[in-house]
This record gives sequence, structure tokens and C-alpha cells, in this order.
Amino acid sequence: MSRKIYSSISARKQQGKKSFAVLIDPDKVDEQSIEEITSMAVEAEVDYLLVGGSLVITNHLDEVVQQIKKECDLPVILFPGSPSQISRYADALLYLSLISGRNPELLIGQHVISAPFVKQSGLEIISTGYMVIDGGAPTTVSYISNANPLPADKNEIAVCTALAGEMLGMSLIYMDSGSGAKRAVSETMIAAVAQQVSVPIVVGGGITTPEKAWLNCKAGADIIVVGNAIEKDLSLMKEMSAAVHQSLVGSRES
Ligand code: 1GP
Repeated sequence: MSRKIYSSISARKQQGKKSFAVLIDPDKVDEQSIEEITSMAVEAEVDYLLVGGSLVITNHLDEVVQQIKKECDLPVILFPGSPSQISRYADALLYLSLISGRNPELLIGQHVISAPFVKQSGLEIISTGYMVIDGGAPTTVSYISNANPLPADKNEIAVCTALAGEMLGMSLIYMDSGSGAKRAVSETMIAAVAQQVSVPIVVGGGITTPEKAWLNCKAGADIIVVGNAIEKDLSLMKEMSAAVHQSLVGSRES
């Protein structure tokens, strides 16, 4: 199995480089918007495109991924809400286990059922400890997952959960307060987790400003994921990407 995408994520972390990923919800795009998003993403020097959502209603994932690949060379990583969201046209798959919850289906059950198909897809599989953090109000992921999110002020639970994920062999930790969350993951929680784990840390959910993206990177996030805010205002992509990439140098000149 290829390790190309994960190697690039790891290498960027080793070099102290922060990465910016844009989340594309297949339900919210059509041919024209994919064209716009991809050309903006190339211009903004986005590092990764994530495709998926906790609840996807449309049935055009393959077409969406194929068009993205046709329009640009950016790596496309699937971020599936269920085993049905798999497209062999992508470059890699975040193989998520919801380690913050206690729903056995999302910890291992659905993985067992879909394992043969996932393997046949030939996709690069990136084992990911997925932690849903309370975002101040129910989000689609917190409702659909049928599992309690991790309390937003319990940094120690977040640390222990992330550590357990890393020691179980997961290659990434994804801290998510859910798409459109009222409250994004706190910097103190990100910093506490980053001090303890050495695998790359992905942070997303409710990040709406370049400043917040930058602060999250300073706290220890390696990859920032933004969906909603960019859906609302595509021009934010450039500023967000610049803020994330700027955090490498330690201070923001603005
Ligand atoms: C959700 O982390 C992603 O799973 C992105 O969240 O849509 O709120 O940016 P937003």
C-alpha cells in the first residue's frame, strides 16, 4: 500500500510546516463550484482537499472526486461519515475510529463490515483517531455518531484519548468540534494534546477566521481543516491558507 500522502504529512510536520486543508461537502457542490474551488485552492496554495461529511445525501462522490482530480493536482483525501463514502479515484482515506465516543459501531463495527471493500479500493489508508469535541451545540457529527462528544473543558480526557489512539497505532489524531460548530476546539486543549502525542494533529470544526487558524497552529495543530466558512466566502481560502503557512515563522506580520 502506498504511503505517499501520509509521508508528505509526516515530512511537513518534521520540517515544522503547517498544512491547510479545505473540506468539500459533496452535497454542496456542482460542476461549476468544483471548478471555482479547485482553481482558488491552487492559487491559495492549499495543501490538501478533504472530501466527505457526516451525512451525505447525494450519490455523486465518484464524479466529484474525478472532477477535482481533473481540475487540479492537489491530493484528495476522503473524510467519510460512513463506509458508503468511498471513491477509488481519491488519493487516500482517513480511516476514522471515533475514539472519543463509546459507540462500538464507529469504533470498529463498520470497519469490520467494510474492510474488504476498503482494501479493494486500493486507496492509501491513514488510520485516524477521530475525536469529536463538544462544540457548544449539537452538530451533525455529534447527532449522527450517537456518541457523547468529549467535554470541551476536559483537556486531560482529550490528552488520555489521543495518547491511547497513538499507542493503539493510529497515525493521525483528528480533533473536530463538528462542522459549523459554534465553538471551535480550544487552543489549550490542542496544546495539551500536542505536548503528549507525536503523530500529526488535525484540527477542524468551527474555524471561521484566519486568526483562529493561526492560533491553532501555534498551539500545536499540524493540519487545519476548514469547510463551512469557505463555503460561505470563498475568498477566505487565501487568507486562511496564508495564516496557516505563516505560522511556521513564529510571528504573524499583519
Ligand atoms: C468538520 O472539521 C471539519 O468535520 C470542518 O468544519 O465546516 O466548521 O469548517 P467546518
